[in-house]
Amino acid sequence: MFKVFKTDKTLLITVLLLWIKSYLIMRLFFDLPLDNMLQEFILLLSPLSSVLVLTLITVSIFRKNKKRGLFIMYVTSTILLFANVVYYRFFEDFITVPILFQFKNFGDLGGSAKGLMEPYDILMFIDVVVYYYFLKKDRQPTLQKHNRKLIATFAALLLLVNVGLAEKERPQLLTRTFDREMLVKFLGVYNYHVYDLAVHSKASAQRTFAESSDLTEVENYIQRDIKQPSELFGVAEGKNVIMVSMESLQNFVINYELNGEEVTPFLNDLIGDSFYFNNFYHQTGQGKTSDSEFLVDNSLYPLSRGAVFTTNASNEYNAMPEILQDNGYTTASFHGNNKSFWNRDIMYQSLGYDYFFSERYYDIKEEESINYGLKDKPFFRQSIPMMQELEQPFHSKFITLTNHYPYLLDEEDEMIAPHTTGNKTVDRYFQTVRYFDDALRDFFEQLKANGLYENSIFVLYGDHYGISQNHNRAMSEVIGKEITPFEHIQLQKVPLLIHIPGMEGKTMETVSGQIDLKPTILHLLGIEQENDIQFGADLFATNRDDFVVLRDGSFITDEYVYTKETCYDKTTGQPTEDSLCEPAKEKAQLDLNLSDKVVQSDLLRFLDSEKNTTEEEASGK
Ligand code: GP9
Ligand code: MN
Repeated sequence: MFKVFKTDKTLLITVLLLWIKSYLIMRLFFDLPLDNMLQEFILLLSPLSSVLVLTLITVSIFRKNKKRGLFIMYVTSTILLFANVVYYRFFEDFITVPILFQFKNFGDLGGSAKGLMEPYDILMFIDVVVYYYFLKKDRQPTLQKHNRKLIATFAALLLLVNVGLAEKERPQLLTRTFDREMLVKFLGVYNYHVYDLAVHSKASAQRTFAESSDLTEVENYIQRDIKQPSELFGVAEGKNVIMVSMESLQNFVINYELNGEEVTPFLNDLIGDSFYFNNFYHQTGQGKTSDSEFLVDNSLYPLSRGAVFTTNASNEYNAMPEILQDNGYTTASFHGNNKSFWNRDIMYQSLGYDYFFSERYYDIKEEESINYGLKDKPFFRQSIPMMQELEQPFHSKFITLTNHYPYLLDEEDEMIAPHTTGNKTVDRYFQTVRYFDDALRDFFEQLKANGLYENSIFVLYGDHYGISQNHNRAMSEVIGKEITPFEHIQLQKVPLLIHIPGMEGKTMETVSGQIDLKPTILHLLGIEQENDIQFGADLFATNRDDFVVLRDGSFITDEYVYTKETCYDKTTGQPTEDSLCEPAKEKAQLDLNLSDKVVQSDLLRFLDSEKNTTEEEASGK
């Protein structure tokens, strides 16, 4: 083996450089928890087998000019690593195949993509220049056939050792696809991508081979858990529904005081006259805002990888807007950003939106735009005349934007001083939240002034977390507690307010999530649902279980929190016996698996044909 490399210095340098570089980037740029020396060793070993295979494949493809091939391979690997680093900084996650198809979204990120890059990132490219000059000087590598076999065998052996050690440290690593961090940590970033590609191809095949009988299993599961209609069934019959997706709004800001001032004074007041859910969680995955829209509209879970808005936009759905259309509603979404972000323009057609008022419908002056697009105040202001044009009753969704990472605000919009943790992101967050709260106040005032308020119900929810785990130190200062895995779950709570003009407010403790909104809203509007496949339950139902599953498999009940493979007692926040979480764990897994099956195999297309057959039978056709 070493002889092979001794005669082929170019190959040796290529493999060594890329191996060490990949290791260093994984070690220094990703926050991978390494519990012992063996895990350190696995991480060091993990890129080597794939680097060897990559090199082999390259010299086999580029037979004539191997040096050129090797350089292309080196640059491509560098770009892949760099893209993962930038993506990780914000999402704390690794790129998946479906995410790659959304790269146009990254272009749209503008300020925040730039904000995610650091000057020292240039270090990741310096070796490319060195490598280029080295290749220029060196002669073409040869690599005989029998040597290729030798390297291939060595790489295969290495991979076997790697997988063996990984399985020892983390059993069932490859069968559990929730946790990309473990995959990267134990298999290395390249093997992870190969694995991800395999999973993705399997998912595409899944749709092709699904049959209508696959839906029966899901239907039986859902039927076992049907909830009684709540006492509020039909209280808002025929009213307009105004939903506000509150960008990156976490529940900890509610009633939080900074220097003696409220951060969300308007929301705090509104809570007094609303049903306020203080144990409501976001359940989003990589698709962030779009995942929250998916949860709310379908009462299905988003996918564990990629954004379902992009990967499964052509599925058949039975979404809330479509159901509302069938019940005489006009449906519309308002958003001051470009229409193709998160593939909304395509996905909205599958969900049943009549109108999508995107960026092009707004007059966006430079001073009224920041970060992703139109600021929240002009956004609401300009939306009102368009909303007034809609035929009533309507269902309208407003997706706000200003309170988005990296939380930029023009000076004239600052209403409070930043926090003082010293972490700029966290400190500014309070200012953009305060601005959003004020925008919401204006919106309500305008609706009251033009008469739309009385005739509508309001559903305001946080779309997902805004402050990621990278900021745990500052966050522990904000909430005055160390951020343990248990506390991290508490931070996944987002506010939910259901405001029905004329009705008294109440704080609702029920443990719930975005998946519960579709059944809840349809109940309030008095719309019966037969035959629907949904995983959430009416928030007002008397026999509701306190239960919510997060997309990473964590779950919360009235007594326990389960996360990172540990069961916590909710009253103490301390780890407790695993067996106490066991029954709910089974339900959580089933929920996620069956919902994934519905989405990935596009099973609702069979529900539609079932519906059609029943209708045809009824009409005697
Ligand atoms: C983009 C906006 C923000 O249109 O919804 O998306 P996010 O990054 O929060 O998913
Ligand atoms: Mn968002």
